[in-house]
Amino acid sequence: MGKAIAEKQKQPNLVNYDEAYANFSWDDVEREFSWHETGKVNMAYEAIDRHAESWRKNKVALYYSDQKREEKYTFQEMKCLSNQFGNVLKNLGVKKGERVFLFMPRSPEIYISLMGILKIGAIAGPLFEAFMEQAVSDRLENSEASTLVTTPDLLPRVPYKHLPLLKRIILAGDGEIPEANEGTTFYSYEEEMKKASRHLDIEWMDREDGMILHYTSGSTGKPKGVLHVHNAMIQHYQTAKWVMDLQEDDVFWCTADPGWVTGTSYGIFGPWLNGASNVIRGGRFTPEDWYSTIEKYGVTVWLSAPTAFRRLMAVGEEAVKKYDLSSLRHILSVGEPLNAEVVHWGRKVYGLDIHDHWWMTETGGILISNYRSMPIKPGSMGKPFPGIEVAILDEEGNEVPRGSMGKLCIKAGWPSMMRAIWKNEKKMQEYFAIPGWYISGDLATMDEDGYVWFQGRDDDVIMTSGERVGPFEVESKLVEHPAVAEAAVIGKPDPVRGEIIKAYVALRDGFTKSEKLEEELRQFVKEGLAAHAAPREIEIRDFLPKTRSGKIMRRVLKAWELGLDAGDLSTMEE
Ligand code: 6R9
Repeated sequence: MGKAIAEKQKQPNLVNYDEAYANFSWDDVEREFSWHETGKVNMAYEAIDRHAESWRKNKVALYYSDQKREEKYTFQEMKCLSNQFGNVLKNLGVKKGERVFLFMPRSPEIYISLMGILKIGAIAGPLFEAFMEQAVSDRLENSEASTLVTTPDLLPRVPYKHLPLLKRIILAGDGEIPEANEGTTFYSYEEEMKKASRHLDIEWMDREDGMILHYTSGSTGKPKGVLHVHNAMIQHYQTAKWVMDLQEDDVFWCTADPGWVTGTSYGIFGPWLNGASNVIRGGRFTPEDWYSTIEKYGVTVWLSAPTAFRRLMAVGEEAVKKYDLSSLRHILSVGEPLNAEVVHWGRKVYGLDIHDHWWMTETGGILISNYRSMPIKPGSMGKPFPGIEVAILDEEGNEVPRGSMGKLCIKAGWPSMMRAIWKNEKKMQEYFAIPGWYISGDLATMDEDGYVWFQGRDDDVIMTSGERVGPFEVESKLVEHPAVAEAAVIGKPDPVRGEIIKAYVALRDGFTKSEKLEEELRQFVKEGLAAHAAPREIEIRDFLPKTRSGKIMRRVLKAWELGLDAGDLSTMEE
């Protein structure tokens, strides 16, 4: 038997879902950590140092590559470098609890800095490198960040003169180090690292101490700062173990940027807590780069987003055949609904199921998932993670009958639940308006077998002629049509029907816009789904507005349609 096949037949970490769900306790997971008795903990210690002090010392923690660099770091090297960076911050006077932000392209320095920040007990705030001035300013201002790690190239987008609390800016990479200005002092990352010791006394934290602040955009108002604490590691560890199915010799690639929660919880913490090797690819990459990265590193477990899989699908099967992808044994998707069509395509071209799973910035870790040992139903997000209670509730907080659409809610109190919306207690309380439950803002159904099906955001649902339509069903149907690469569906106000369904469609290569095609798409939905779900209006566009994490921004399409202000656009891709 070839190595590749042996890999694929590996026994999953989660052997029997039903049994695990029935017997699960978070306390048992906690006992796997050395800190469960003292309660004193540090994420960076558990993710890095613990392995550096074990036989995993010389195991590769990080494989990094972009257009210019190609490097690898062992757990021991990551330990020393993050110690050094922790000392850089300490030497500059950064204290426990201060907010230290990262605004950089993907690079080894982000991961080193992040771990250094956590080691001294500061709170890390990762930002997408593509943010423009307003987005950077909003986040640094709201968090009252004292320190920023960035690059000379990105510095022009940091309005430090208007951020009186921002005392220090550390610049990584080539470029000029400016003179101190209006209360901000500038430092060179490289110079400070040279001066810093490789030995560091880690700051031992309470489990409930702040660790990371991820900003996320709502439909209205400024972005919100979602605070997670060190305790979240319990969930990161166990979900990465059972959902990603990480095992000792796995090479794991999460394509998400650390500016997005997926890029930290599962781009760094989850895999490293399990001692796995991470691949990070920097820069922009084409679909073919995607496959060549898998081939080059022998990636075994691959986590990406529906938008990426749809793009790869639009590029076609020929590209797949040019590369040796036989190392792959497990594929996962998150962030947006994964159309059943994409799962079928994945089976055909990769010979593997794409495993959808669900969670949010606010939940810190995975709550619903498809597991390797459980049959998947294409189009469903899967079943609740052991230890997680999911309910579909109505406005009053009563459970709706199986199969009916309602609010997707989670019994409050899982380990990685957010602990605060930074400086916004009112917003925090809105999530828990149904006593005992966290209200996700998503709508879903649960079927007789306990599988959860995503229907849309609460504010995206369409009411047309008295029928409630989830935009996702219509979008998924449209994507099944050979001409369609991506689709977004919104409700457009209509004097007679309340709302009508309007679809925005981006075509696959080789197809052109025509009235005939629009009519064909309308018929396709009518015949494949339901007459009332067929879009009355179809608009074909070159691109659909998306967030940097690949979510189609339906609210933006709706605002454009209505001629309204589209609200916070800081996370929108150019
Ligand atoms: C991890 C992440 C959260 C929102 C969430 C939902 C959507 C995430 C999904 C999904 C359908 C899935 N979402 N996973 N929708 N199927 N498997 O994405 O966090 O950026 O905060 O977004 O994303 O609407 O409420 P975040």
